[in-house]
Amino acid sequence: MGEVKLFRTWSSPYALRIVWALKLKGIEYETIYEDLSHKSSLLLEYNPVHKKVPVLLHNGTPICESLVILEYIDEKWNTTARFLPEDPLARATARFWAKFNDEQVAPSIFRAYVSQGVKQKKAVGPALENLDIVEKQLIGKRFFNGESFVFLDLVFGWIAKYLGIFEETGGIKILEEERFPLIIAWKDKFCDILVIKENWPDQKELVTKFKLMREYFISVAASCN
Ligand SMILES: N[C@@H](CCC(=O)N[C@@H](CS)C(=O)NCC(=O)O)C(=O)O
Repeated sequence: MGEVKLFRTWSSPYALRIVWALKLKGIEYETIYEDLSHKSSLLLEYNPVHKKVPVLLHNGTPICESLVILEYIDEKWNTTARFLPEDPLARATARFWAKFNDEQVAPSIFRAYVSQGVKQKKAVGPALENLDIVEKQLIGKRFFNGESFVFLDLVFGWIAKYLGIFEETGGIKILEEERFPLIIAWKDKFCDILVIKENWPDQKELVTKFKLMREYFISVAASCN
């Protein structure tokens, strides 16, 4: 197995994917918590391009970017249940939707979250339209791949907790029951999985953190006007 270290913050949804993956695979690892307002010299050394968490260090070699790390974990520790399907077409499709989440779903929701007033109303539209697309992916399925819980569930997993935090602290309703019944049903099943249930950050601390973060983003936007 070798030495595995995870550089993360307690609240990063990207890092949480890696925590879930390592636990699901039964990999022992050491956690190094970063303070992103004072990034450690090791984080800057291991992720000089993006300077972000998560970073996985395996036997001294860094792997960056959560989707890349997920695939690395899946390929390196391949004797337990695989996250990605074997079939190349199914793998390509899974990667497509992961990219869609990271490049469109998450950023559009975040934009809506950190805005207010008319700007927020405008920003909510595209965010919900992206979620409409996600909703369609769940038609006739329990999880993103069908019956079993895999790669895409880890990728979209942040939705299950962080959307609620955004709703509570951002003054917006995102997961409307009538519009997103399948995402809501998936979320409940996802949250029932033991490894997921046991590894969410503390709800109250998330609320406090995201409130402050939203206020910061709004004040920066106001100072740019
Ligand atoms: N695409 C990256 C995104 C990671 C990311 O945005 N991490 C945030 C924490 S949630 C970060 O480290 N931010 C530090 C910064 O932007 O300086 C991934 O999937 O790993």
